[in-house]
Amino acid sequence: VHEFWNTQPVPKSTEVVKKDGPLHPPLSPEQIPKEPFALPSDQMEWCVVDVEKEEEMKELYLLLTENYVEDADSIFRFNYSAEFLSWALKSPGFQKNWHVGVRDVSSKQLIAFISGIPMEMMVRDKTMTMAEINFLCLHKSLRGQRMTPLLIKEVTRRIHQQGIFQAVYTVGRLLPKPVATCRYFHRSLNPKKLMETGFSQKLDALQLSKLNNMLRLPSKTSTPGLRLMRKGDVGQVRKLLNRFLKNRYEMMPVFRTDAEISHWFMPRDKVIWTYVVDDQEHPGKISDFFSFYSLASTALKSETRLKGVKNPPPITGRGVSKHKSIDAAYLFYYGTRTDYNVVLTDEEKKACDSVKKEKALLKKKTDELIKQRLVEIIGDALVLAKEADFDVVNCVDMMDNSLFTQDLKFGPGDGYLRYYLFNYMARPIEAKKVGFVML
Ligand code: EN5
Repeated sequence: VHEFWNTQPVPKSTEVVKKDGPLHPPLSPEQIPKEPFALPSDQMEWCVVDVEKEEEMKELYLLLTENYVEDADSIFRFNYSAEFLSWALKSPGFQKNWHVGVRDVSSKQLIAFISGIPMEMMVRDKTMTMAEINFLCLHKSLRGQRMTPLLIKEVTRRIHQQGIFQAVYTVGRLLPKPVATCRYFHRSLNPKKLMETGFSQKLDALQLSKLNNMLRLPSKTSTPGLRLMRKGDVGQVRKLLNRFLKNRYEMMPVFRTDAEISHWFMPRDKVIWTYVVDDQEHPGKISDFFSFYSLASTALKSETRLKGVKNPPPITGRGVSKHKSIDAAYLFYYGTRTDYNVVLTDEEKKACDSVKKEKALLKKKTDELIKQRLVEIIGDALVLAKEADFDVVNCVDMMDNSLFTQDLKFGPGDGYLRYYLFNYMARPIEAKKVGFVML
């Protein structure tokens, strides 16, 4: 088991991590191979997928659309759009050659991919530059040939060449050894379509109409001063977000520049939505913000898709759907200043007989206020996502999401998201202490 992972700088599945730190020190240039790893066949060649070339992004889009991550029952497959991929891969400081592809030599078809982007990560009290690894994908016809270890080793080599020795990645499956495990939650906006695609349970007409009533949302948002983020908000959002993340979580990115905030948060059509709350009492001052991104999933058992397929896959209990895909909004980062001015009253202090109790009470008070605020602003995110015609809002139980998922009628999904660190051992982090969102 784990023939490959046993050779890599990650904790063993059985290991109990007690202290945080790297597994190996930085490598010297001589220790880093100069040449790419050999591919298993001369019919394959390494390439760089150029994110500046629309044509190449289209090829990557096609590879992922047909071969990327599916749910456990293969009813859906992620369908990242080409515009989304170019946003995800072109972040400030990106390295061209960390967008690693493999092509078929004769047809030039793109048959495999893995990407890294650089980022600053804080794990408890340590800040490190890491590579954020994503979009590992192998054409279905190439599975079972031990190609994945090669892709991982090759991108690792290129990252090492830049003097970076840590990485972070998320996977649905269990590998050695997660630093955190999160569960997916879903908030239905279009119950009928979700049911018809096999995303949610089958219901009869009466149950469906009851559910529709239960899930009804206001037609307008409720937070005064809520508006789309603008260029002029970038600096404030950066301060607010970094401070919020550092105050509340144990693993989070550090946004060093306004350029990064601008890249990740300025609204982009059909890709990323960011709303800020312009404080009514101090106009121009941003008190909160939230963001969500668009990621559709192809419905693999839709009628449209099965048409023209010679041997359609057997259709199980969930049935064939008339929809091609479901449009999901995923919660991205948010932040609030709600916690800034929380203090204990003299009376509350008197009721505590130790510093420890005071701290606990302060935390409880802060969490209550943050909960109220998040229910309000993420409630507005639901209204906006509905208005933008999304079918469902997804998130995992990371950050302070558990403070609002129940009230806002999210329910647990069947998927998990596990966080892994490469060459950095860290004591396990609770889901609610994870402050790093991956696309
Ligand atoms: C990239 N770095 O499993 C790696 N999705 O729950 C990413 N389930 O959509 C790794 N099987 O629960 C990603 N419906 C790993 C996740 C892969 C995709 C995945 C899950 C997450 C998912 C759906 C149904 C899928 C079909 C059955 C699900 C229940 C919805 C219901 C709606 C209303 C409230 C309760 C739940």
